[in-house]
Amino acid sequence: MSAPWWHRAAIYQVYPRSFRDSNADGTGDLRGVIDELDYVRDLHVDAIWLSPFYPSPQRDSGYDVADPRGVDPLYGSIDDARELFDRAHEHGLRVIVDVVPNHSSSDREWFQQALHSAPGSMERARYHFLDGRGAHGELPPTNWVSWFGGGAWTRVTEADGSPGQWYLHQFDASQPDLNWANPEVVADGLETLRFWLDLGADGFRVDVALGLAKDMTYPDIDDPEALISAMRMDLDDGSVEAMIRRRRVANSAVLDRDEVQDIYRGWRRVMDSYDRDVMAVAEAWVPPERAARYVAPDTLHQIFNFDFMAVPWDAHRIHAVIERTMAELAVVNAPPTWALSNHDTPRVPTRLGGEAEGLRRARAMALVAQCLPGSVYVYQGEELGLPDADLPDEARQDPVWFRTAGAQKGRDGARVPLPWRGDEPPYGFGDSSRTWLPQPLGWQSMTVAAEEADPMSTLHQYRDMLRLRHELTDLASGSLMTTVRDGDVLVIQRGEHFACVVNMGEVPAVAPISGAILVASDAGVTVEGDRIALPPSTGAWIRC
Ligand code: TEU
Repeated sequence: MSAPWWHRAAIYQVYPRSFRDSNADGTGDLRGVIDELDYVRDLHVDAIWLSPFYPSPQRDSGYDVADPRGVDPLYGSIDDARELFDRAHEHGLRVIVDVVPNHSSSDREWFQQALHSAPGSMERARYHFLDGRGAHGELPPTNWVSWFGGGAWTRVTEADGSPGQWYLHQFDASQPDLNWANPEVVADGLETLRFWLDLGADGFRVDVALGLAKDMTYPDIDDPEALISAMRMDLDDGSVEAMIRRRRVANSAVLDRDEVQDIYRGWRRVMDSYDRDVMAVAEAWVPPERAARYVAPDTLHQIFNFDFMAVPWDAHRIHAVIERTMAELAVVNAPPTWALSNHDTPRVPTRLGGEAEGLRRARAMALVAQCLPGSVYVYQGEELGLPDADLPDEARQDPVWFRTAGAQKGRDGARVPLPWRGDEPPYGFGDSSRTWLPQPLGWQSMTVAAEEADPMSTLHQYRDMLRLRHELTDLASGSLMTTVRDGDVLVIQRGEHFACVVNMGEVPAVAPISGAILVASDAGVTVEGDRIALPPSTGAWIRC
């Protein structure tokens, strides 16, 4: 029996708001995705992951879900979703959808019912409602803080107008946490999985997969800010302090609790009851020794590898993360995952230094991510080498920006609508010049059309790599050996006849590998006899 598709897939993340706008309202939609399925297929990916398109007040760009089993009219209809699944399948693409189980929108009917019901009612028991501390309940029930800044509790006004109980929200106040110790919530979650699978989805990306279970004694925690900042990639400098901070996450009061796996065991039974290969990937940045729990044979299938996503441009550090990832998942025989960015992170060229140098590094780094065993995720626009957009503050929409009063800019810079063609905004994104986030001037050389016309473009490099992932048997099943040469040259060997070599140093390097270049990140990479010459911040795949 061959391995299921997700063991070795390239999965393209579509962020529907910013992919393609078919109805000129300035926001992308499902019809826009359907219209561009040829583009996705021609990238040679195996599947798409769709970020949320459910009914939502869009306070967190749809990660605030008012109805987990519907489609927001902003994005289309249930019929569009069904058509998208069907048409994607015709294109040879699987589709996984995002589920957001940790919280709902405060607009969800359940939460509105809770607000209008009494303390202690079954309506309130679907969330975490608690009395406050202090003589008059004026203090929050615990010292927990929101990932988006500020406290994690908001006080409500009771039906009689008096100040009332508090509810928990690990994110924005418009995203109340659901109570997964309540069987009704568990049953509703299973119904959501079945709903999308019955409509044709092939799996799920599980939002905040580490957060669903809480310590129901609601204890205060030591240094709540440190716990939350363990989840901030920009603060992970690889230092001992950062590692100690990460360890706090393990089985803590609100994150990565052992009980969360009981929920996923129930999900796994539902997924296994379908007669096709259904999968789920956990969004959970946990300390390495905890990762295997999420991908055991009776829990989920994959876990995102945030250590790899956060790793700086440093051959030794990258080498170490690859080795650790392989070791930690070997325990449960789960395939690893690799991603360089998503809708929550800075775009790769920006994270790796910005400007032309950042792009050179990003292209070389892509060679690394794409040649490793397991599955690789590509966030829309990464294949174009897009940087973060500089946005005027008045255009920002991320709740992180508002909740930190501007101290953190938030994630909008990585979420700007894609440039498809043309010389100026909206660059073929749609027919409205008023896109939900403004696109910058100067992206005309990074549109899909411009990069299609340029054989040296990032788009062509991605297409070549993703095609070769299918064609080369060494990439499919060859053994893995990673080494660092001369301080800065990362060499990844797969099987007998494949090597990826990247010069992460600041001076030209020569690698003693003899062979032919399959794909290079830069035209300056050349074969010189039985050696490969690599300018700084470049790399290549070699058939040896
Ligand atoms: O993200 C959870 C998460 O890891 C991020 O909030 C992260 O802490 C933040 O981006 C700072 O790096 C998921 C979704 O991916 C994100 O878009 C949502 O805002 C969040 O959950 C709430 O649903």
